[in-house]
Amino acid sequence: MKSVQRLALVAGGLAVLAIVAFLGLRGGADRPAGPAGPPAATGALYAVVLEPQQAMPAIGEMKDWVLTLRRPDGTAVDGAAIAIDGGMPAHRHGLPTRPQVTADLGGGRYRVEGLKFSMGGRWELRFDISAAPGPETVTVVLDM
Ligand SMILES: [Cu+2]
Repeated sequence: MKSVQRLALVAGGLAVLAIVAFLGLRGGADRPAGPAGPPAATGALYAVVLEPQQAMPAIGEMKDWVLTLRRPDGTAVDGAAIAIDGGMPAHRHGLPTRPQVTADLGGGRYRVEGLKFSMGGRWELRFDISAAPGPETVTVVLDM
């Protein structure tokens, strides 16, 4: 094999590797809270969707959120007691504030106040839900 041909082969191989690496990186960057929709999670008893009341808050901004609580079949769940906890597992710290459900808005919707994300990265919010279907903790993942 001529050295020019060998060089072309090596260059081709590197290009393929670069493309594979690029696609691999892209594939790894899954965003649960992106254009695909608001942060959401479904457990055995409940499906939870968390939406900012207005625009998505910036880092460090305290905004009200609306949590929608449904059975997995889509039936709205009213009258639930919901406690909120969470943090950043990768940083091993909890939430910077103590968010609470402050109002049952009806139709399975609840107002959440006091939620703040103090830095960018992946956050987990655990909702301890107690209602007629039973107790369950549903974890929502958010990328800020
Ligand atoms: Cu952190």
